[in-house]
Amino acid sequence: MSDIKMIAPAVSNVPWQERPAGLKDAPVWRYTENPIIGRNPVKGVARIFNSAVMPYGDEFIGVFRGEQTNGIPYIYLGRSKDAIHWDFDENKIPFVDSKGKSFMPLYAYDPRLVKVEDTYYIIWCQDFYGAAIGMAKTKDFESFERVENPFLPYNRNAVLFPRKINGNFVMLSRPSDSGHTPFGDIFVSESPDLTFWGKHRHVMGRGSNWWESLKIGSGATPIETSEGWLLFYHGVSGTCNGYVYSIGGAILDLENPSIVKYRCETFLLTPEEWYEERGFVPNVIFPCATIHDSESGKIAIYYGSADSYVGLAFTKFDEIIDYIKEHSNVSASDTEVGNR
Ligand code: BMA
Repeated sequence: MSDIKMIAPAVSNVPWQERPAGLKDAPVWRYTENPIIGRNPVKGVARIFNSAVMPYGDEFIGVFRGEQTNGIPYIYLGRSKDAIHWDFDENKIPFVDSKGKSFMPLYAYDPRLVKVEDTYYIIWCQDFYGAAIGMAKTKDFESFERVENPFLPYNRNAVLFPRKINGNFVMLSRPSDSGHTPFGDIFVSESPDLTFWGKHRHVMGRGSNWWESLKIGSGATPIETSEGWLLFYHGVSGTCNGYVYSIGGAILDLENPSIVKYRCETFLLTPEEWYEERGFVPNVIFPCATIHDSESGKIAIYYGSADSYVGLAFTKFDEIIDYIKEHSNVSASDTEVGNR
């Protein structure tokens, strides 16, 4: 048992199933009722996947990637009492500019959700003359104001940390190209005001392990711990039959998250079940959020599967920290600071 602490609120109603009897070596296990969101979940939406959820009051709220029946992805709001059964709004989230005028992206996908101080931020991928990061803020999930697009194209998989670090907002992202990107490392950037971003640093690269040798991208909002930021991310391997997306884990330095302290050299979860291997894009598991309870150490990981469904998996805080540390292999480019 490690004495590392999770620095996060207690969430006593975190969804949970115990580790199945007989499952010995696996660090993460699936919810037996997966997928929790199936096809045609709401009028006009064929599939929901790659979505982010969090506690809200005594219940839960989420931003969901809904693939409309015209094939274009957009973000929908959902609410749940148990974080497993979800009610979705039929309308897309209505984004406005700072004057209250409608300001909708052409398309929007892979949303993440985080609360920093008293404000909730939604971060997603959208068109900005190519794939780029879009962002909005809300205090009440009734009105949603767009903020400046943080980065130049091309970029994806942006994840904002849940608190400022050394006085600045901090965001991970994955600069790349605009297509089905065949490369990509995770970088970190800072901003004093969410408008101007700089101090860009390389965090970690693809390539060191075969299962993540093609590209990697941030997944869930990092969880603060006394040992560093616990990050669940996706890693992609290119096979002769297409990309395979798995879930990986790393721990980043608390005060300087460009430094990787531990990086698990094995995947934590890889496509194995029918809803991960079969769907619109087979062999994809794509984490976008966790719900975690600092008191019990329970962590529920939400992931899109096969670009068709939402799956839920579980791990225990102590166990996952130990597992990542025991299987850690950190490369020189994971630890260098501003060398290039
Ligand atoms: C990536 C993103 C994800 C998607 C994945 C697999 O490039 O677009 O939204 O889940 O491809 O198709």
